[in-house]
Amino acid sequence: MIIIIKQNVSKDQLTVFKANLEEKYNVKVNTWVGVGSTVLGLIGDTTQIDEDWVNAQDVVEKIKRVQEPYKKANRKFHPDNTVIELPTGQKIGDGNLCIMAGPCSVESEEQINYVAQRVKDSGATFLRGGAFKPRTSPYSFQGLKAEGLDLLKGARKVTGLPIVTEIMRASHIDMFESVDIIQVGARNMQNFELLKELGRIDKPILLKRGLSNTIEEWLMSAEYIMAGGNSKVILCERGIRTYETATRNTLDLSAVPVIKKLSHLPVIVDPSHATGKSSLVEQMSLAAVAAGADGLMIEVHNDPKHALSDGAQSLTPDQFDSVARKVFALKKAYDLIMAE
Ligand SMILES: [Mn+2]
Repeated sequence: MIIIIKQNVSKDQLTVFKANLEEKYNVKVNTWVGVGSTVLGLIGDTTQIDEDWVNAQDVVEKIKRVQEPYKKANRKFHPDNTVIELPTGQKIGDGNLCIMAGPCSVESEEQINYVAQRVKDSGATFLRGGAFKPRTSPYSFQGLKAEGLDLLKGARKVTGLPIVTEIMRASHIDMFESVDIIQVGARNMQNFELLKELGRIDKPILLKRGLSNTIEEWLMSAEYIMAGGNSKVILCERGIRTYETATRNTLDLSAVPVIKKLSHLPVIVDPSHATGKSSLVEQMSLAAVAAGADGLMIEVHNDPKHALSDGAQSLTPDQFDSVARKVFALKKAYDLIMAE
């Protein structure tokens, strides 16, 4: 971190400020005095430094970070890719493609069991399904809640697929005890109290990118979970809000290689919510594989026309089967090309 000091600051003021910085944040402060300007260079762990506090000091003109404000999620401090392994053996981030598939909402036992079996037969490695649904309208279907969780567990028993489902509030953590991967949805990406609580448990967290959040903000949210001691974070790009209206969101595929460069965490792509249209899911799934994603999350419904949520973006099991075949074929080719 670099701090530029105001022009009329006395030597004594500067000495006091430097001593404060060194004491408060345990960093080493180097000073460069030029003609008409003084610059401080801070060396050490600057992730803990409160920029607001620094900016509020009388002697400070401005500050500039030269290192990312996140540490645990940063590849600089953890060069190897993180591989998240479930107690049941499935791995995420080990170079294989993980596919999480299932309906937007769990609607009934028949529905979830049927979809689970079909996506498993097509190669999916996880069953997704919403029990608690954050809907834009309070009048829309809000999910089957606790009953939905039970139905997901039932489908896991039948198929063996681990389950991924969204949590909406910290007080539900106990209820999610036997969920395999807990999802934090886009709307909760910056629910810091929820993130802190999830940092205290030992369970993989799928952290979706917020609708209007930068990659740095997203990684800072991952840092919230990791700072509490839970390093099992999987990032999920699900499209961001732009001026474009032809698709539900704009899929930011460049986020995948950007994350890979900045962080060691696995990153997957959700082409369903990103595009909002089932007809676009295949191509964007293939594009995500080519971008280097560790996995995909795809909405699949037994009867999309009558789905209680997100029918327009849901694939039928047959369509999903066709997409999965192409995705696995492309992944093979991708691995060969990248190994050259
Ligand atoms: Mn959905």
